[in-house]
Amino acid sequence: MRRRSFLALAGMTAMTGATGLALGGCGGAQGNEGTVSLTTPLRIPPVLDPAPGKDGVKRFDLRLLQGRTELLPGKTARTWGINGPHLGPTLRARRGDRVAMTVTNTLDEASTLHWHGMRLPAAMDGGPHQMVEPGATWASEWTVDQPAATTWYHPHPHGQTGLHVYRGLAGLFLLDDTHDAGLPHTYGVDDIPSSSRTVSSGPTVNSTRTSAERSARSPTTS
Ligand SMILES: [Cu+2]
Repeated sequence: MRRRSFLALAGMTAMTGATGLALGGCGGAQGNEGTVSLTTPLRIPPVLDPAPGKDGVKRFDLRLLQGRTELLPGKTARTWGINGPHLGPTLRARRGDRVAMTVTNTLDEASTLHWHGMRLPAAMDGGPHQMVEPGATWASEWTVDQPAATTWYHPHPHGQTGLHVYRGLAGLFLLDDTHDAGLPHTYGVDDIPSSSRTVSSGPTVNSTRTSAERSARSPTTS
């Protein structure tokens, strides 16, 4: 299968999941091709929001894994994920938090994790100059010092970013601050994460998250 059609299929799968949640209570829907069954539940990534340790640091342990995922009903695919077989947990921190990440690579090839949209020292950013070899662990630590934002994290190996994200290495990193906009904010209930991964002729990767709360904020771009 050519790369492009493969990716289009992945996009369609995501749409199926989203529609399944929106209409799941109906058990079916009438479209212009007849009645379809919408049973695939929307997958909400779990939240990883560790309590600070005695030293006041919030520690996130992230492992790059290989696995298998049922992307289409009854069909499993080889996928990559962070702390699971596909995609990664939603990380959460507040402005002022000291955060420490450990990234352990259990894959067969080198990768990185890069904190997209995060204001932090270059040495902590997980770019192509900070590859994590198979079996190795990379540590990164910084103090969150920016307004509330929807950011994300993904590998950044030179020339391989799109492929690694496509295989499933991507997750959201939500930053909160003391400003309360008074909008819905119950994660997974009325604050729904939504991401899409698209690849065109080159590995151009975009990820956005939409929700009642987050839509009031500017998305970050690479
Ligand atoms: Cu990025």
